[in-house]
Amino acid sequence: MQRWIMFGLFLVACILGVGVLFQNISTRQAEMASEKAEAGKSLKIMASNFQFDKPEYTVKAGDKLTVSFNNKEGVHAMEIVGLNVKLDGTTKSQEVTFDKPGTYEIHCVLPCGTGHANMKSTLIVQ
Ligand SMILES: [Cu+2]
Repeated sequence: MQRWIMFGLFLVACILGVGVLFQNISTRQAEMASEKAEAGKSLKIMASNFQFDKPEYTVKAGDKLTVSFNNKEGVHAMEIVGLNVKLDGTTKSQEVTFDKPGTYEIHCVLPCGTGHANMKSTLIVQ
């Protein structure tokens, strides 16, 4: 009798486990779908010690995007030279219309440590 109870409990635990697993998967899928939908409207820049997540970012001339900035590691701030875009841990996003094609330098504007001077990336407006 006790065995059946244990088996029953085990079965319930398994079902709950599988349920949670599938719920996580569907939540993740929904997140990914919304990230994809947003991808066209935003430019995400992530900073760590001592680099940006991409050596080069590309946008299309005429695009109006939300530029967002996040510190994944360390404390940094960024500027896109010539476009009047400055973001940091407090001001994390800014609407920008990229109307002039060209190559712009992105760099860290907060002395953040030994690699600070090399914290550079490029934005290409095509
Ligand atoms: Cu820095």
